[in-house]
Amino acid sequence: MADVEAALEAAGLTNPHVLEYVRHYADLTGAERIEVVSAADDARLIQESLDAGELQQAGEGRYYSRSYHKDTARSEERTIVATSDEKDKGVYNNWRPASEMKPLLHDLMRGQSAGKTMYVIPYLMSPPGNDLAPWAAGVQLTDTRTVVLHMIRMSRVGAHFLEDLEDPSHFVRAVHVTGDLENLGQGTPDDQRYFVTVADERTILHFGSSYGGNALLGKIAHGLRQGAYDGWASKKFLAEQYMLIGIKDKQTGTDYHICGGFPSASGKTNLAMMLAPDALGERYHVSFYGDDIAWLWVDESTGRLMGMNPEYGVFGVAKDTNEKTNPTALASLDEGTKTIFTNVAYNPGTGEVWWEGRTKEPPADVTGWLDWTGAPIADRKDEDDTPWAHPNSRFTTTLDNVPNIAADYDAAAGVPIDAIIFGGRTRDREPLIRAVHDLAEGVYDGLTLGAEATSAAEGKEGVLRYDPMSNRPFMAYGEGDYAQHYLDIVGAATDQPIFAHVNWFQRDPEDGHFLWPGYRDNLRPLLWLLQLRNGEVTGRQTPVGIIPTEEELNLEGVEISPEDLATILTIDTPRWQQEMEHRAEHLELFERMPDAIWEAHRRVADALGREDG
Ligand code: OXD
Ligand code: MN
Repeated sequence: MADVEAALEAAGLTNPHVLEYVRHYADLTGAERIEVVSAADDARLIQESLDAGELQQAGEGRYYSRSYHKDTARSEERTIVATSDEKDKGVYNNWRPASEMKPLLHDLMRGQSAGKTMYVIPYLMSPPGNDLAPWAAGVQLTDTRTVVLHMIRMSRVGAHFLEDLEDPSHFVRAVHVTGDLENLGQGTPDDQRYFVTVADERTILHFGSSYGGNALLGKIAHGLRQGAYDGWASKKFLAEQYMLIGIKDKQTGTDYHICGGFPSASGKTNLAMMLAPDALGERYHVSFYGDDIAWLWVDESTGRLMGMNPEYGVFGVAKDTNEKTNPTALASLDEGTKTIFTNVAYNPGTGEVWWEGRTKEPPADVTGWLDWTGAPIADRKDEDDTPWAHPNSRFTTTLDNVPNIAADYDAAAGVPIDAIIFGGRTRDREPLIRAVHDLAEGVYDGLTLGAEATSAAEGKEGVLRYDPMSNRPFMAYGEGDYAQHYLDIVGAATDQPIFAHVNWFQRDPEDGHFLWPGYRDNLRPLLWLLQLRNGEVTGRQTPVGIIPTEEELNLEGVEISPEDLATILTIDTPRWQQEMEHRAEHLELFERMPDAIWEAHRRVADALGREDG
């Protein structure tokens, strides 16, 4: 049996509640050894993983790993929020009683770490000293070394984060047991995997994966699901799947901050890491805070809505990351950054990595190249065009590797939020940007956020897959209660942020070309939004919000035809009227949706009706 007490004491982890928790799960899982880790152990653990073949060298100071081939993504249908109160059941959170799920998970985990090391990872999901730090401390237990290496990149890791808690028992207990990946029946009726957040006990029990959000429990399980539940239960904050950026106007010296939610494959990471277009670079600087999670709260002394990124790194999708879409991401993956790539294509001879969209064509000389499963590309039949990299292959790098990281990204205070934006990938109807001053209409807009269904099986053409606030997979309690909580938190700010809906993805109905160039030029509509909030422009009122006039948008250096510009700054009333019916059906799914949200819906619907005359 592992000597838990000696291991914790040697690491300076004396919090008795941590000891009790680790001892319980060491006993349950039968772990042979206990090892407490801190960020300072990274180099040693990397070497151990290299020696054990869990990692391979991908050039100097970069690493490559491969996950089990049936363990490559989050599994929403196996993910559950459990509590002791059925009122926490929502449409999306797969609610189950804690009394059912805890024994089930404990049975699955029992004895599964026999012969293995249990790594104890004390972590913090916030900048140290932040107002929300009391909800950000956790201790992850895991039996997989590469999970530790990812946690060191994605969160702040060290025993001291658990030693100076105001309430020493107030930390998230996050247990990760990998299980026998080859015998878990992934995706079959006998699927053994369960990813459970017991939210009212602040306990996370994940069994059956060693990949991504299933296994790095600080990120999604704590940073989003547990955080959302805690924010609601404490009435103090929101935990959202939002990117967070800063925009500095160098001429006036003003700093602005924008956060926002985008369903997956809607360009959130590219937006978060965007640079100013060349023509505007003299005047504006864009800085990066985070690409995936923001916690929002109101600072009681100033009354301002504040935001921070609880993460310490980026777990980015590799596919289509290149010099045009995201040069900043590429720079953050350079040699020497200690980046870990997972499931991309790899050349062990040269240490190179590649993924679809990295360059237009894959490397011409396929000598030595292996696809993400480890199969040599050279052995492929000519007609074999399966991707070299897995579509959900990832890079994991720390925030401070991103060249335009904000100077104050690690500051305790967080940053004041000027604007909250939402955007999905939509080929028609949604203009480039439409701004909403009214809080209830802003929240309503977030709740009806969607992106095009990605395949015919998932939905009808032109019908969105709704993804409220881009939080659909991370909803921790009822959606109606969530809407009310959002109204309460943001409503308490003395200086209200402006809301906006953006869309970079409108296409020409004839030839399908994108109407807006996107990428760095996306700064332009955001600058307009800040000017609108400042009262420097007025825009044009439409039933669904305020949109810029052509003159107001700074288009210096942009190539766009007058017809395309006109289309993306126009509201297609009949298409919107159609959409309103789908929105009503969507909102009707949820219990206890606040009247304010329904009133916002009716206001927009009535205004669209009047357009018809
Ligand atoms: C996600 C992620 O799954 O950020 O959304 O990894
Ligand atoms: Mn995400």
